[in-house]
Amino acid sequence: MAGKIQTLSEEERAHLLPLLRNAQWAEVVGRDAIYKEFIFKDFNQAFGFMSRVALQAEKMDHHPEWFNVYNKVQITLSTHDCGGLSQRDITLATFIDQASLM
Ligand code: H2B
Repeated sequence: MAGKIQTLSEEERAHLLPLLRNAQWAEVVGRDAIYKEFIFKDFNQAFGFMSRVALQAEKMDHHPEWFNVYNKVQITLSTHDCGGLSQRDITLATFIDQASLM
């Protein structure tokens, strides 16, 4: 079906999951999702990061599950439309890592 989002294939996972693990993303136990915690200097830095991610998420129509307390941001990525990890999560994770360094 055209445009239907697919979960990552075994081949894609074999390639991508080691790269994600190297970048400190963890596979969530019991769910096809990835998770990472970000620590910033203070709330201002954390919220600036969240603002950059929020703008990109809207552009992509792909949104993180996240939790923020002061300088800490915990993020889970998964694709609801296919019930698991898709290429969209990989694309957003890559953006998020870049945005955390700005
Ligand atoms: N975000 C995430 N993480 N997964 C989705 O499947 C998803 C989304 N789908 N944001 C979008 C919005 C969908 O609900 C709308 C209707 O396109």
